[in-house]
Amino acid sequence: MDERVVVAGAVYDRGRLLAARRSAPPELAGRWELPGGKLEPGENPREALVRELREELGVEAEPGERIPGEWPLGRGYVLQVWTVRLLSGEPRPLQDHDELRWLSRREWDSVDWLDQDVPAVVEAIRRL
Ligand code: 9L3
Ligand code: MG
Repeated sequence: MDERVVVAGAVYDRGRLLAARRSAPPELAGRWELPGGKLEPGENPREALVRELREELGVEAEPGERIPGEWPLGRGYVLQVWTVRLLSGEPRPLQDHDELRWLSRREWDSVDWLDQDVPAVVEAIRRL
């Protein structure tokens, strides 16, 4: 099976996890996610994640470990998540998001995460 992959980053900085609020498409707008997106042809997941975080947040980032697991997104897509360390830049919502928030461990549930992201976020928070 070549399931289609959506990659997302658990971006950490000083004991906090980055959450991004989607502004599109309409049915997902207002819900929060780990930033990322679909692979482009010829990309591996880490390359795609670096590109997505550059495009969406304006940062240079380095993927670390893959968070074990894979979460179905519908229409044949699955979500895969990597821990990410920021190399340079301050994340800004450049594309597809209208707000960013850094969440501490106890704040993790203070935003309305996309349903499919919740299990990945729980794992990401455990690694904070
Ligand atoms: N998606 C879900 N959780 C995430 C990400 C990055 C994406 N953490 C879903 C939303 C879209 C699809 O995957 O339906 C493709 O994402 P994008 O390319 O629009 O970011
Ligand atoms: Mg995206």
